[in-house]
Amino acid sequence: MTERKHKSGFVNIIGNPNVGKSTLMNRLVGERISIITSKAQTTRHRILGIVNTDDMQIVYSDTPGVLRPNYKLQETMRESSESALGDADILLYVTDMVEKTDKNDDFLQQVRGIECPVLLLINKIDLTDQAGLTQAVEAWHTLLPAAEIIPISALSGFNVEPVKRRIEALLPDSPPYFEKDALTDRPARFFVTEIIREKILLYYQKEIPYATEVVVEEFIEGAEQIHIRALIIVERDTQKGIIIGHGGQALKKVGTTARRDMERFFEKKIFLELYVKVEPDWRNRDNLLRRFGYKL
Ligand code: GDP
Ligand code: K
Ligand code: MG
Repeated sequence: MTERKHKSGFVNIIGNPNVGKSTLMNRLVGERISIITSKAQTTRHRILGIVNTDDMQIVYSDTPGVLRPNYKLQETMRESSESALGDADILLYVTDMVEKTDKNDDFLQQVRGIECPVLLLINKIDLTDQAGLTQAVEAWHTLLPAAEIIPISALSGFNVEPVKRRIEALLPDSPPYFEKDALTDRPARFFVTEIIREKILLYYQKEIPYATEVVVEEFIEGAEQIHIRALIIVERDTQKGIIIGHGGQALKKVGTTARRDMERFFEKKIFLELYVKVEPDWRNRDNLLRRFGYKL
């Protein structure tokens, strides 16, 4: 009997905000692990999505986009993007047809210094034509000469299969890092807060989504249904009023749509209670950031 080799490794997805990192992660994992909206800073934490086969375990990680920190929350977001450079076996550097190619920032400089293989994925090629794509490939080849370039559309799935096959070929021999039935390193409660945050990003304007955090106070799982009590934290009374909306309509919409997504995610009936609470300046308070799960 021949012993089969096992391959395993960390595949880290990095890049600027809104290029489609979370959309790609969900495609690669085949599950809706990361929330996606058209707003920058949708992803606040590093999230793992794990794909298992008999002889392979691929540990993808989605990161917040790289950004220049304005407040403490953004500092921790930037650090989680930078830490993703350090522990990768394979790096997926995602860009898109919207991003400028005439820049040369610190982050790009850091990516150039990386030892592991880098796949440079030019996303959203559905938004361009052949000439535009050729130009982008040339520009990116100059910026990151060592990277292998693959044009994709994460939204439609175009060329995602070849990316998977490239990853599988590059994956090092290693025993698995996680249990072979694991899908993610995050607990169920995390997905509750993420689903609610996605609705807030979708339904509210301007600074509201960025001034908001969600905390799960109760998560009681029964045989048929899960009872969830969650708090939406904002910084000011005026924001609380906006979240609740006229006659409670806005909050109701968040609750209804979030509950529907949770029922799909957990495959159980969900009973969801939502409350709104003011915590002045939470984005700069260490104790609150820690309580909300950020590593300081
Ligand atoms: P992230 O901030 O890098 O994680 O980006 P998201 O995955 O949240 O996506 C940002 C926006 O780009 C969302 O509105 C996506 O629907 C959109 N998007 C992602 N991939 C594609 C694509 O291949 N084509 C187009 N046209 N839009 C995309
Ligand atoms: K986004
Ligand atoms: Mg994201």
